[in-house]
Amino acid sequence: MKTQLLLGALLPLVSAHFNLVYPVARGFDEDQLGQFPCGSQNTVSSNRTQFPITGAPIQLLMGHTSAKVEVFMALGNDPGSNFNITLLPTFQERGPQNFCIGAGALQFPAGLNITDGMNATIQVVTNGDPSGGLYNCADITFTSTQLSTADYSSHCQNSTGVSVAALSNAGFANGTSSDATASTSAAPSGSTSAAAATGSGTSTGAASQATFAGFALGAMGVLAGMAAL
Ligand SMILES: [Cu+2]
Repeated sequence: MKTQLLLGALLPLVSAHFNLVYPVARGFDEDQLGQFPCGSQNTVSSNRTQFPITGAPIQLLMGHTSAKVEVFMALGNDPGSNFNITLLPTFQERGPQNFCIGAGALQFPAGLNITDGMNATIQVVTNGDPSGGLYNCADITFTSTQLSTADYSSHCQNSTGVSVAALSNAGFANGTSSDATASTSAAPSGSTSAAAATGSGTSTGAASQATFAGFALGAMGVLAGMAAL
């Protein structure tokens, strides 16, 4: 604990496990972040983020120097703990502070029939300190209005040195297994992201390498993909 206090004093901005910055989190209690679901934030927000159907980024503020990350979604106005849709299977993130999951990386399953005005909740899960899970949720309303390029950029920032990698046998981000190994570092180029950025793909299971290349620091690539819609 003394070590934590010392680090907290030196690095006050990165002492909070992780924050879900965009879409805006329901709330945040650092001491309760390990409680499923939603880090014990069980009251639906009265201030939902308008989330474009065509795609939007997820902006995180990472307090750890590396983390396994997984993204889920639950449909409905107050879905409780029913996070039965996997938007992004577990992957490895490295580097503290700003980390943006580009819109193109999110894998909306086919057949959801998402429409304007539909409500949902996104839950981002990371591994804990070091195991168990950490949970942050954001309540959203899907909208047919796209983000402008400027708005997208303002919600998709990556700090220097942040990178992602695929995991073999990734399991769940809140799992206790430690045998997952990084297999591929994503290239910083977003040049292969156009296909992944269409946002309506049907891929399930392990994230494809193309997907990883797509959201690795890929604001530029994702924007190219959005423009192609
Ligand atoms: Cu932590």
